[in-house]
Amino acid sequence: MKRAQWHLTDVADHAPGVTDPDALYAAADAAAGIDVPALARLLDEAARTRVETDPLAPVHGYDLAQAYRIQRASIALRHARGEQPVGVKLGFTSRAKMIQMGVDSLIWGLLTDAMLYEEGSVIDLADFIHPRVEPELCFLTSRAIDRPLTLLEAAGYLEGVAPAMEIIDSRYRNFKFNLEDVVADNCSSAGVVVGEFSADLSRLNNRGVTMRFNGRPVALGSTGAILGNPLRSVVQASQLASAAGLVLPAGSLIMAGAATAAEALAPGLHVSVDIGGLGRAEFLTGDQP
Ligand code: OOG
Ligand code: MG
Repeated sequence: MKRAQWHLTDVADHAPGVTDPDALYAAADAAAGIDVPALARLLDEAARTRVETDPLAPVHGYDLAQAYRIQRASIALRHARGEQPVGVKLGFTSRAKMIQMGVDSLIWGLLTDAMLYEEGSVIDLADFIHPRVEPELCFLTSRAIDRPLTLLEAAGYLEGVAPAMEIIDSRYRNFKFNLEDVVADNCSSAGVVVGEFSADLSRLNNRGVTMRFNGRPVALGSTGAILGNPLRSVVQASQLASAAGLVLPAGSLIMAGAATAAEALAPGLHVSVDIGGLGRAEFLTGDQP
């Protein structure tokens, strides 16, 4: 797979002399009693040690903007350990996912290279707490996205689209969370499996999606379930990145969000997703839980 030259570009980088916005937020969050770095460390630790934690928002009472700052701070810890940014993921872009998780707002998270699992490989479930898998599409960008795009413009910024699956693994007990908690937890991101990219971006609003466990269909749907047209995920990513002062460089991955509800993973499975006209992505789960 083509590797992204990804970097987070802060607004401050574009406007030298402007006070660092992170420093301003840090003071306000501290004044509000929200310790963003400590909450980020806690979630990062839960992910690294694969030990679930109780939901944090009900206790700490952080809002959505603070939740995104916790997410950014936890991703910064990954970057400090050498993980490379590779793109973004959208969440709750389909009704099926919103209903399954009881959350009804679109969210986004940041992906690093440590979350990329080789397509066709054996994935060790010991890497996760209580992993689930969901069928998605993955876009690869061909040009830097540095402003909000319209739906008509989106395809012009893409190199291709691939059948993909996301492994989600909430760090919260029993996979239960509210909107703020799932955002702080980088939207449950844990793994990404991407098939072969195709330049055919046509009819993305109406392609059949079948996810199978050992050949048995476990989730059936249509790419149209993703915002009516998964290209809208690219539009959303462009708007969210711009609002956050981030540039998505050429070669970034954009995970569009699941077309169906997620399914719990178990040992000894052959997991595949077929997307009409785009082909298949697959992986195996190891024998040990
Ligand atoms: C949150 C992540 C949602 C999607 O594709 O809708 C998501 C979760 O369900 O744990 O990744
Ligand atoms: Mg997903």
